[in-house]
Amino acid sequence: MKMTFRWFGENSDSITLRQIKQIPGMTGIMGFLDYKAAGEVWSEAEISAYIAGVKAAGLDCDVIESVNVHEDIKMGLPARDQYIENYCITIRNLAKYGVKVIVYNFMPVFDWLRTDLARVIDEDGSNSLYFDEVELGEMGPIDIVRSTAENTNGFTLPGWEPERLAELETTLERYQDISADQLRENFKYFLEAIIPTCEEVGVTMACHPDDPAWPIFGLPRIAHSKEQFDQIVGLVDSPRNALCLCSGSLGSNLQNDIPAIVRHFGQMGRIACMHIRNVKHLGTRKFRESSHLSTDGDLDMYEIVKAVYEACPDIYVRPDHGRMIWDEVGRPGYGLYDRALGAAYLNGLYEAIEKNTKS
Ligand code: DNO
Repeated sequence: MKMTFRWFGENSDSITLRQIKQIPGMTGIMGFLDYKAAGEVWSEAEISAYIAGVKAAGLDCDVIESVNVHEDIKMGLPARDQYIENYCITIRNLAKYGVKVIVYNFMPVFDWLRTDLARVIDEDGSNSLYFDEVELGEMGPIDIVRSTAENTNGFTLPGWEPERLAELETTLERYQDISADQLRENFKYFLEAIIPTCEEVGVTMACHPDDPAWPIFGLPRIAHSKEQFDQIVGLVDSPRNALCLCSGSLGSNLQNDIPAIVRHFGQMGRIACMHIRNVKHLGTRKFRESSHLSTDGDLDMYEIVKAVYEACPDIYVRPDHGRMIWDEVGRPGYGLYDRALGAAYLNGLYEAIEKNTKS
């Protein structure tokens, strides 16, 4: 299990690489060029500058996250071929600088979605990302975009790039005619076009689950259960077509048996990386992101890490969204302290499981 940390780049993160390097057991980062619009080529110059900085700090950059898929690809519009070509150039450019895994998602319009980015946790005064389907119903898509944009403490948020959301109304209308099956067909078209390039240059695509794990605003969503992931890995049967399982996203629906899902796809060799975090359910489709500790949420982190140890011990993982604690101000979900605690805890679980198994 290679422990990594998401980092948004020098000009865009409240956290420095030096701080990340000082977290015990940290081997690298999951990188991101947060200023790139979906569909744009990530140039060699940009990639090499970013990765050189990471390497100079003594960290690896084997995983790049959120090379976003243009909506025209998801909707199957004629311009998709050009965007796919751009995507392939980005894959090649990333491979030249040693990148082995690209995390992406195929969620229409929205990436992850919350109704509150800083809900206070009464028990200890910290705050965290929060979701309530009832609040969402009252808000509507335009409101949620506005409120998310207004509450980011001045930082960009992955999946909430302004240019992508600018045409929100038109895009939402277009999706009305796209069924889940059609979306899956478009997904297949995309994978069939890019996986040969991945095979050639040795890059694995890792699909991130829908978050929360159900369709929102009537938009089709096809990546939030074991059955759907079976369909996705079957769209193109190549080890380069893999998953980035996210325990917090899948855990928003407690029907998802995460250790079993990890074992299933891990044994198939189809998990490239994971985001591991906990969630606390407060009602139906109402939850907050808790600390990583098992007893603070509803997921059994020991069982999840044990499944990683048993089924896919070589994958990259990262702690995911942390709470804001110790008065830290930063990008919602992406502060330093709680994620660092999460990384140390996950490494501790792994060490205990490993030693226990070997003794
Ligand atoms: C949320 C992240 C996601 C993830 C993307 C990958 O915080 O886990 O934004 O990086 O879905 O494209």
